[in-house]
Order: sequence, then structure tokens, then C-alpha cells
Amino acid sequence: MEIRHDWSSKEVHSLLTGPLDALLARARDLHREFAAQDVQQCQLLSIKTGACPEDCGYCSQSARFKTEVKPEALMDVTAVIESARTARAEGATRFCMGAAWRQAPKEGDKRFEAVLDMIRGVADTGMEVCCTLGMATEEQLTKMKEAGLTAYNHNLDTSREFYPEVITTRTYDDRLNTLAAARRAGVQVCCGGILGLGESVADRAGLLTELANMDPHPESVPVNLLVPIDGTPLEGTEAVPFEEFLRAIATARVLMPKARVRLSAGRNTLTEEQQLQCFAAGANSIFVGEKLLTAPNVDWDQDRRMVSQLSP
Ligand code: SAM
Ligand code: DTB
Ligand code: SF4
Repeated sequence: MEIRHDWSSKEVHSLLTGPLDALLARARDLHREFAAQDVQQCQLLSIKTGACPEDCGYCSQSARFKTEVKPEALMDVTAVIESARTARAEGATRFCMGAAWRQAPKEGDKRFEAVLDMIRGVADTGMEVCCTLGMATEEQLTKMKEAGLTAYNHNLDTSREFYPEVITTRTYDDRLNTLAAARRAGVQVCCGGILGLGESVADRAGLLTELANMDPHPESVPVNLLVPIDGTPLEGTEAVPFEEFLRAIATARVLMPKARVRLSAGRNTLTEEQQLQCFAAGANSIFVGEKLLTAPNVDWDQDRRMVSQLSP
């Protein structure tokens, strides 16, 4: 099987909506042939929380919505490294630092220098280092790469058509520009989206088609389930039926056979049995730790039990 970058959204739509058994079988075969067989454990840390000028309709950290999140300044470098060491000791192999910024601070800004120190410190623990700081330029990403950054997370979230229904303070092309800058800087790309924003199946197909037609494919693809946050425009949004989530996971595996497909936000709403079905359908990464950025995740003990049942 060759790796393709020329999928049509019609083909992807048929995968998402076709017979489930055939989709799962195809995903399982490709997973065995191409994908890493372990389940990668990534720890998130919000290094700068809240007061974000953007208006992403799902987000607890936008200054435009009245949510329970209390804004916090950029964390101290030593506290971040301490948290990375703890995550490493718990078994995480990748550490992702998230900041509620529209864009990464300019080079020379002391906050940017502090982020570089955080990257160096986390890289020293031996873990992969990922950052998600909003828009960034090739120059900023090159500096971060030199400090030891493995990957940059920047999600497309949904289809190009549905994007402006959720976010108006930037465009789909702004997102694509940052992703291209990461590639040029030699930083791996972590890019995925959210299910449950009120999008149609065609929008999900649109998102997956965008990701699948990137060349090379993103090295990792986080698939989030909306965590509905009180005070945001998307509070009270109906949950996505599990089968639709499973289909998205399997389709991502079929389209991007080598990528790390990550069960991301909202994993705590799935039963262990459902998560195991997702691993069989192609998922091979999770966010671990009791907290995501601001929302609750899954207990370490629960995850340890689950991961120990998976034979690589
Ligand atoms: N500010 C940066 C940005 O937007 O690129 C980085 C942090 S942002 C919180 C990272 C991603 O988390 C978003 O692109 C979105 O896909 C996901 N996310 C944020 N809030 C979420 C929620 N309530 N439910 C599910 N996913 C969410
Ligand atoms: C991603 O796709 N999901 C993570 C990570 N990339 C940065 C963030 C999930 C955030 C969930 C909501 C919260 O914790 O506030
Ligand atoms: Fe800001 Fe990122 Fe939240 Fe959007 S998703 S409001 S950019 S922190």
C-alpha cells in the first residue's frame, strides 16, 4: 500500500460513513503494517493560562467568555521542569506545553526566552518536547527547534467551511501558514481537530481530507471530543455518539498510516472498553495525567491499568 496525499473529500466521506466492519478491518491492517504498536503517553501542561484574545467558541481560556478559568501569568521555568520530571517518572514520553496566546511572543521578548529555557529543560529529561503557543513564524520555530523542540501542535479543528462558525479572530490559512512554517523549520507537525462542535459529517471529512493531503502527513493527529465548557458559546452542545468517534479514529489511521493518532480531550467520557476499541481501530497515543490544559482528564492509576492490558 502506498501512502497517498491525493484524497478527495468524497472518498473520505465514504470511509467515514461506509460499512463499519470493513473500515475497522482496513484500519487494523494498516495499523499493523505501518504504525507504531505501543501507546504513546503525552503529558500536557498549561504554562500560561487564560486571558486569550482569540474567540475559539469551545475554549475555556478565551477572554471573551465568562468561564471558571482564572488567568495566570507564564509559569516559572523551574516549576515547568519539575512538572516534566514528575511526568517522566509517571511514564510519559512526551511533554506538551500549551499557552493561551494568539501567537508566540517575539524573539528577544523575555517570555520567548523563558519558553526556550523550558524546551531545553524538558528535552534534558529525555522526553519528546511539544509546544502549542498559537501562531508562530519559521524564525521562532527554528529557535525552538535549536532548543530541542520535537513537534509543534497547531490544530485545524474542523473543515475550512465550518471554521468561521467556531473562530472568527483568525483564518484557516493563518493556521496552514504556521503549520508550513513548522515544516520549514524542521519541526514535526502535530495537527488534528475536535468532534462535537456541531459540525456535519461532511465537515469531519473535510478536516480529515486537509490533514491527509498534507505532504508529509502530520506526525501526530490529536482527535479531541469537545469538552463543553460553561460560559462558552458551545456549552451544552450534544455529545458525539461513540461510533462516530471510532469511525473518525479508524479513518485517520487509513488516511495517515504512520501517524500517531491520539485520543485527546474528552477521553474521560469513554469507557475503558471503548478506548480499547479505539486502539484496535488505529489509535496509538493518549494524553495522560489528571488534567489536560484546564479540563479534567483520566487518573494515572486508571490509565496504568488500561495500558498494562495492551500487548505491543
Ligand atoms: N492557544 C493555542 C492554539 O489555539 O493553538 C494552543 C492551545 S489550544 C487550547 C489547543 C487545542 O486544544 C485547540 O486547537 C483545540 O483543538 C483544543 N481544545 C481547546 N479547548 C477544547 C475543548 N473545550 N474541547 C476539546 N478540545 C479543545
Ligand atoms: C490537542 O489537540 N488537545 C490538547 C492539546 N492539543 C494542546 C488540548 C486539549 C484541551 C482541552 C480543554 C482544556 O483542558 O481546557
Ligand atoms: Fe486562545 Fe488557543 Fe483557546 Fe483559541 S484555543 S481561545 S487560541 S487558548
